[in-house]
Amino acid sequence: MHLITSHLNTDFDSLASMIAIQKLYPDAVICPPGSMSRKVREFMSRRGYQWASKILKPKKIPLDEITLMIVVDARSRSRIGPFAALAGRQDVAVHVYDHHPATPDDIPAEELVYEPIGASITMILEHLLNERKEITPEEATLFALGIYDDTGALTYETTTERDIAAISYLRDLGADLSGILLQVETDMSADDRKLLDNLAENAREIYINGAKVYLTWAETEQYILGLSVFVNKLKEYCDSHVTIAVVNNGGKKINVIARSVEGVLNVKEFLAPYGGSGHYQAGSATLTDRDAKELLDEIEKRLAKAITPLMKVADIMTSPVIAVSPDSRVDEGYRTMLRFGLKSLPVANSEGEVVGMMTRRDLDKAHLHGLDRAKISDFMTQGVISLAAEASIDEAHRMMATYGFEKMPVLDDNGKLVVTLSRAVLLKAIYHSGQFAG
Ligand SMILES: [Mn+2]
Repeated sequence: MHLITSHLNTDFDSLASMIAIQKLYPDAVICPPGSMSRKVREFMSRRGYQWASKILKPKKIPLDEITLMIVVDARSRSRIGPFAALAGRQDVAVHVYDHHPATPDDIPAEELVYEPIGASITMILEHLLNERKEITPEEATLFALGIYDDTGALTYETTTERDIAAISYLRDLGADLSGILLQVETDMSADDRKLLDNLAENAREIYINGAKVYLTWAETEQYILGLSVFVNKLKEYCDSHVTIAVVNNGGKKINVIARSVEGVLNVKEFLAPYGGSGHYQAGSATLTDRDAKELLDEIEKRLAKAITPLMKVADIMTSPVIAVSPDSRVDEGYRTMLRFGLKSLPVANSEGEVVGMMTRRDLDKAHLHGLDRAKISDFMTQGVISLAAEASIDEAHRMMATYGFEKMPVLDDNGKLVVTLSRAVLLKAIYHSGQFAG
């Protein structure tokens, strides 16, 4: 089975890219890794009937049967939801078509088409035109929406001549450009985008009392209104328990904006010493004569007392560390699994760093080919999805549910394997704690 997917929170560029690339991979099914953004959902309910039946839910995809995964408009592990489990598997080929710059989190790909242009759909459209694939007026409209959305209607600095040329082609193909400006988010000015980029760049993600906390700061040249929009975007993107941004807004004021999921931080109380206002889950404060970075450090220290301790993965770890070396043989891995009744095993090097996962499926395949003496490293799934010991148990639960794992390796601050956490142990802990942040 061949799978076409993209990033979480499907936007117009990812939707258009998935629909378009299917013309190059006609046997592949389309499945976004999670839900669609609000604008895309609205569009689908009004004009998407012709594509609705083509777009599958991740539940419908038998991961074991995938042999080729085509990822468009994304390439980092953390952005493709449940399909991250396929990346690095040696029986799954990966093709990537993306316009985002490389990150250390990138999935390994046999084929990588990367172009630094305004929208992914632009380069996929160029391929379609080269191969003389047919494009209907409805498809052309959707593709144009993808370009408009990612380039702010061709106004962002990332826009290239190729994006502009693509719009012109699409109009010739019958794209209806009349109403599409209303459907895309063009409310972000260049200053707004710069601020959002700075906030993302300066961010640090830490665990405090088991809660995932996203802290960031920035300075703007001009005074920017409505900072809460940016913090909401960050919170949505990072999926954190607590998100706090400190912004030196145009050199005039220092704004603090804080968000929390229910039951983790009482935002109103936390911001009170700064003269802030708000309620339990959201609030803000305005100060003068403070250094944004210093203030953020102070906030970080105060959070340790203010965040309700969640039960951490470290609190419930009991089982001994079981792992195999990448240099050990397949039959050895088999014996270890058999002895401990495991379906998967972390593969750790001599420094204790986890380099991959070995599943019963991987082993069976090697065994089937008579490769019992082959090295584990040739058959393991490279890279690893893991938990931090400092993560809360509800986050552990969410990760296991997302990836459908029975067990996950738990790593310490230095990336060393401490333990393998099983779903059974986790569920028992959740049940007994009654502490579930959700
Ligand atoms: Mn894009």
